[in-house]
Amino acid sequence: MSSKIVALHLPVSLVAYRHGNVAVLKLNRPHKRNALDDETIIGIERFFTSLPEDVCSVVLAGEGEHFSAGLDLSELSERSISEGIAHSRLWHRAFEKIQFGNVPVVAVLHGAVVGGGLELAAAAHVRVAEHSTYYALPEGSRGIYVGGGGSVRLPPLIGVARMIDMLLTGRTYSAEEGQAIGLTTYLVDPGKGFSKGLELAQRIAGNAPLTNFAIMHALPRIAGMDPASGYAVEALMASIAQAEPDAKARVKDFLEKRAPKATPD
Ligand code: 1HE
Repeated sequence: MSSKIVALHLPVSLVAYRHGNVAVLKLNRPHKRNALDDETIIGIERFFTSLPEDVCSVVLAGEGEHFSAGLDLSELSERSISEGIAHSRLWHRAFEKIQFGNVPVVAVLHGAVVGGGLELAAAAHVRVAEHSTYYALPEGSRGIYVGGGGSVRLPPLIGVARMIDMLLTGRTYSAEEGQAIGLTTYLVDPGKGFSKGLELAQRIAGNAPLTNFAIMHALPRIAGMDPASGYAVEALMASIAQAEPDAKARVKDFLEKRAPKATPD
C-alpha cells in the first residue's frame, strides 16, 4: 500500500511517496534522461532533510529508461568560476544529506548511471542494479570534472585507478562488471530492481535505529581513522548500541527462540 508524501514541496522532477515506513524518491525527468538540474538537486536536499520521523529507510530510483544522465549540461555554459564552486558545493550539501542523513538509502539502478548520476548513486548506502545498468564518467570528454563528491565517494568503492581510467578514457562498465568491481552489491533481472530495493529497505527499516545510526555515521568515519582511534570509537559505539532497551529485547527474543536465526536467504 503506497501513499504520497505531500508536505515536501518537491519540484516536478521528483516524485515521493511511501510504502509504510519506507519512503520512495524517484527522479522524474525521463524526457531528459533524469539529468540533474539545480532544482532537482535542491529538491533532493529538501526531501532528505524533511522526511517524516516515522520513515526508517528510503528507496531512490529513476523513472524511464535510465537512472540518471548526470549533470544537466544545459545549465553549465553560463557559469563563472565562483558560480561553478557554489554549484559543486550545492551538490555536496545535498548528497551529504543522503549519506549522513537520518535513515539508510537503497539506490535502484538501471540504464545509464553516468557522471553526476553515478555520484548520486555512490551517496546511497546499498546499491541494486538491473542488468540494463551501465556506468560511465564522461566528464573527461565534456571538458569538466566530477563535482558531486565523486572524488571522495567513488575511490573507496572501485579504487582510484579505475576512477582515473573511467575519467581519462570514457570507459564504461556494464552492470555485471559494476557488480564485480564493487559499485553494486545486488544484481537483478530487468524490472526486478524496485521490488528488490523495497524488500531491502523494508528489512533495513526493521533494524534498531541506533544500529542503523552506527552503520551510517560511525562506520565510514572509522574507516578513515587510524586503527587505534577506530578501535576506540568502535568500542564506544558498540557499547552504546547494546545498551538500548531495543537491543536487549532483540537479544532476549533470540535467546528465548522467538527471533529468526542468521541463516542463508
Ligand atoms: C540531457 C542530458 C544531460 C540527456 N544534460 N540534457 N552527462 C553526460 O555526458 C551524458 C549525456 N547524455 C547521454 O549521453 C545520453 O542522453 C544518454 C546515453 C544518457 C541517453 O541517450 P538517449 O539516446 O536515450 O537520449 P538523448 O536523445 O541523448 O537525450 C534525450 C534528451 O535528454 C535530449 O534532449 P532533447 O531536448 O533533444 O529531447 C538530451 O539533450 C537530453 N539529455 N542527457 C542535459 N546530461 C556535479 S558534476 C557532474 C558532472 C557530470 O555529470 S558530467 C556527465 C554529463
